[in-house]
This record gives sequence, structure tokens and C-alpha cells, in this order.
Amino acid sequence: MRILVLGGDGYLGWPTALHLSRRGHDVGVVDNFARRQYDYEMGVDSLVPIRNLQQRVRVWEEVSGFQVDTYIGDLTDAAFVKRVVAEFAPDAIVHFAEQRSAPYSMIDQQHAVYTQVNNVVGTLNLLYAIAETNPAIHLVKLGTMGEYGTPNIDIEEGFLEVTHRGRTDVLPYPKQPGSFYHLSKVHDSHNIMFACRIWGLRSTDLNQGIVYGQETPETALHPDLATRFDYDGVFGTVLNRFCVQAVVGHPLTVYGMGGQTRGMLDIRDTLACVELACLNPPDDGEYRVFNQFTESFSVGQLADMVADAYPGPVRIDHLDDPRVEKEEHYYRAAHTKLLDLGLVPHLLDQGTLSALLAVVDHHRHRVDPVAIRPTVQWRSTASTLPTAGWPSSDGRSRAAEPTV
Ligand code: NAD
Ligand code: USQ
Repeated sequence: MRILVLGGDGYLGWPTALHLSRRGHDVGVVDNFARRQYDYEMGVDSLVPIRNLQQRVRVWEEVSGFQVDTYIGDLTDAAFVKRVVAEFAPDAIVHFAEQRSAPYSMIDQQHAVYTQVNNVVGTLNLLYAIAETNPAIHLVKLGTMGEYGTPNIDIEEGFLEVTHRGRTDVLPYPKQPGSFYHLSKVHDSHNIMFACRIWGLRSTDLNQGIVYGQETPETALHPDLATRFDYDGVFGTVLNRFCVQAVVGHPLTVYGMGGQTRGMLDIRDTLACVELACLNPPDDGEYRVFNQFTESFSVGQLADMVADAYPGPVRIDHLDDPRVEKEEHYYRAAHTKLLDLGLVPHLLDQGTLSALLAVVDHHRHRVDPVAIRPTVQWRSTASTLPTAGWPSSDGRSRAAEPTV
């Protein structure tokens, strides 16, 4: 297949592009390097050093013999999006290209507006480009399990059968997201579902849980193919953070009671799920939702697992929760559709944790302890982070040139 990976310079987009390329697909990647810019803004860096996109692509060609096309530009630029979609002529577009941090979206007004403009406008431009170029292109969109929130009933895969006053319908599952970032994914989902209905587009919304891990079979082929690994208080996700904290002797930062339960998956399963979605497209006009996670854990359980897996002493601290979220709650979410398509999950066992801890240990000298503590408070509309006015108050990036 011809597959265009949007956000192909990011944590998940880069290894997905390599995975698809190695499996014989013709792959193009699109990115505006916004993610690298956030690092400069926050004064942090990926734990694992990463090459710039052009270098990575060259190394991949040397190592594998496969070519990956690159398109540098911004999805909020409608003309750019339309040109790339027409030029590359994909069968499927995998859309990772959004601002993906909940804390970043909660820093202040500018960051909330930036997140929603970037994510919602980018996706809307993409829907128009697909509709005007070739409505048969399958849009595989990364959503999030956080769109559902934590309701006191079972979570279904996208839709819920409801009987109300004697009548029954199948309706989108209610959304109760927990940040302006998670809200941007809800807005995207509504726009995508609507575009499928009015223009006959077809799309798979992958409501993904929290991803952990760093190495994939392709990135392991050469150090210059490594993908990024975030551990800081704004972009680091919970299990990756706990592994770094254990290795450098920082107490594990469990927020609140630690009963927050989330769907999780190994980075290698992200790659497999995306390919399964591409290979099994929906019908014309169909909007479908897959819940993309393999196991669920509470934050407290994750901390205990890391403490058990790490050979040295580990302290677990309970900090006041900087977020507004339920700290203990019911959680049971369906996730059968990707398994039905053939997904064979990598589960979070001692071996997986030890391998991840070894990657972290190898790069431990790069950890900046100051970056670990949480800095963004949900209850406050402003943050004291030194973000130097970027992005600007209309939510647009001020950086004229992407910095690599
Ligand atoms: P990431 O920030 O590492 O990668 C996203 C990439 O998209 C970056 O390289 C960034 O520069 C690019 N990008 C952002 N806005 C863009 C724009 N307007 N135009 C062009 N490129 C743009 O994030 P990730 O962790 O790889 O996540 C990828 C996707 O998966 C996101 O949509 C995220 O919401 C979703 N997701 C991630 C996780 C996770 O745990 N990492 C879990 C669930 C869902
Ligand atoms: N948490 C801690 N301690 C920490 C970090 C986080 O207790 O040091 C807690 C948070 O309070 C939260 C949970 O762990 O309850 C998850 O936080 P996270 O930062 O790992 O994940 P989240 O903010 O939900 O976002 C991440 C990705 C996002 C994706 C989402 C999937 O950044 O792109 O959409 O996971 S999901 O959680 O299913 O919505």
C-alpha cells in the first residue's frame, strides 16, 4: 500500500513509518518539527538522542534499502496538505500529527488555544484534502482512550446502544475528557464522523491508551534510527517516567491516591495495530472506532511493578495530584476489535520492564532531574513556566522556521 504517515518525526510516527516501510509499503512522512520546538520551549530533551528527520531517512535507506519520502510542512496550512495528499496519492493516511500532551495543553490560554487550533484545524484541513483529492483514501486517525474519561459503566468501542423511553439507537459513546488536549481529540472525532457521513469518506479512529517503551525491531537496527523518549513533567507519560525515576534514584511521582486506571500498550503494538487498521479498511462512508490498548493498570500498580522490576531500591511518593481527575474509580473498557483482526499483544511483564529499564540506564547521564517534577496545575488558568510567549495568543506558532 502507499501510506502517508503524518507526524512521522515523532515518538510513534517515526517507528511506525519504519515498520510499514520494512513490511513493503511505500511510505511518506510529513512533519513540521513542532515536537522538537516544544523541547526548546520547555528546555528539555529526549532521553535517547535522536537524529534529524533527513539523517534518519538516509540511515534507513542505507540499512534497509527502502526509501521514505519526506514532506516538511504544517497541517494547519491547507494548501500544503492538499498538495502533499495529491502528490503522494496514498491509499491510507495515518494521522499522528497533533500536539499530544495533556499538561502542555493546560499550561495557560495560549497553549490551550494552540493545541486545539493545531489539532482540530490540521485534521479539518486533512478531511477537506481527502474529500477533494480522493474520498477513497482511508484515514487512520490517532484518537485517545481519554476521550471517554472514567465513567462508572463499561466503556464500549466508540458506540453505545441506548434505549430511551422505549426507543433504541446506537449512539457515539459519551465523552468526558480530562484536558483541553483530550478535548481536541473529541472535537476531531466529531468532525471525522461528520465528514464520513456527508462526503462518504472512510476512517478508523484509533482510541489509543498510554504507550510505553522505546525500541522496536526497526529502530534497533542502528542507533541513528532511535525514536524519542520523553520523561519530563510535561511530555513524559507515566510508565516511561517511572522507569527513568527508578534508574536515577528519584522517588516515583504517583499523583494523588494512584487509583487512576488507564489502558496501556507497548510501542511495538502501536505499530502492529496501525498496520492492521490499514490492511483492513472500513467500507466507503464508514466511521469506525477501535480501542487500541492491551491491558489496564492503575498508576499505583505501575509504580509497584517498576519498583519490583528495578534491582536497586525504589521509593514511591504520593504527590498532590496536579490534575483534576478521579483518583479511584471503576474502569472496564472493551478492546476486542484489533484482537479480532489478529493483534498478538506484547504484555507488560518483567522481561519488557527490564528491557525498558536497560534502555533508560544506558542513557541515564542525559537525565535532567529538574525536568522530572510536575509543573502544570489543572486548577490554575496560568502557569509559571518560562515559555517565552510561544505560541502566540492566537494559538499559532511564532516560529517562522522549524528548528531541527
Ligand atoms: P509526538 O509529539 O512525539 O509526535 C507527533 C508529531 O506530529 C511530532 O513529530 C510533531 O512535530 C508533529 N506535528 C504536530 N503538529 C503538527 C502539524 N500541525 N503539522 C505537521 N506535523 C505536526 O507524539 P506521539 O507520542 O508520537 O503521539 C502521536 C499521536 O498518537 C498523537 O496524535 C497522540 O495524541 C496519539 N497518542 C499518543 C499516545 C502516547 O502515549 N504517546 C497515546 C495515545 C494517543
Ligand atoms: N501520572 C502520575 N504520575 C506521573 C505522571 C502521570 O501519577 O508522573 C498519572 C496522571 O495523573 C494520569 C495518568 O498517570 O492519571 C496518565 O498520565 P500520562 O501523562 O501518562 O498520560 P495522559 O496525560 O493521559 O496522556 C498520554 C499521552 C496522550 C494520550 C494519552 C492516552 O500523552 O497523547 O492521548 O496518554 S489516554 O490516557 O488513554 O488518554
